[in-house]
Amino acid sequence: MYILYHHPYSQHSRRVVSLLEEARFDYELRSVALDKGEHMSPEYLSINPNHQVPTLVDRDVKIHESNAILRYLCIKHGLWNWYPEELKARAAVEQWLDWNQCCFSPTVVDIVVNKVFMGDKADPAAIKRGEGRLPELAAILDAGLAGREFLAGTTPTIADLSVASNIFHLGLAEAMPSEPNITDWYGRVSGIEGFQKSLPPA
Ligand SMILES: N[C@@H](CCC(=O)N[C@@H](CS)C(=O)NCC(=O)O)C(=O)O
Repeated sequence: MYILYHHPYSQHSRRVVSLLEEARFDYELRSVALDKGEHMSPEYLSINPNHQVPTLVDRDVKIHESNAILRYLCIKHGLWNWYPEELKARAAVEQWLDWNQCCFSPTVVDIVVNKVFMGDKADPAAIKRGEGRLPELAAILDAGLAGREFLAGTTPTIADLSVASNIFHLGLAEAMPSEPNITDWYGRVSGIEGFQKSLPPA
């Protein structure tokens, strides 16, 4: 059985939960209380020295970085519907996974962490930076979705689970992009049972 260290309001954790659910794997969720500093404890730092969730433990294998966990599960179990082998589709999946981490995520964090979770410690400059950058990123995602149902073609992949976890997160700050292709696509991803099951309590 897999063990996933997570937090219900962690978008990085939720994308992994989505895949574990969709693949119907046995897993145990261990919640790390980020709000109480549990991620900084020596116990958790020995599991993930970056003091972040998620971390997946698979017997003697311990992996952090959410997208790396998604790839690991797909390769280990041959989940080629979620991680296509065909080169063009695979390239699209890799592109959007990396775009999500490198380009999109910092903006989502700037906006959501500061507007929703930081209370009086919120950084207004970060919110301004995030809100300033979001329209450009939303336009890129919207254009990437033009004429396609999912990011890499006609069926959902781990790229969709990963990017959509950030779109949901923006919704917590009432900042979900309203571009038409994003709205339609997000509606389709929201229909995926595993994605639904990954969402935090309302
Ligand atoms: N690149 C990492 C980012 C993980 C991440 O930022 N996790 C946040 C929660 S969403 C966290 O644990 N933050 C606590 C900290 O950075 O100390 C991944 O994709 O797994």
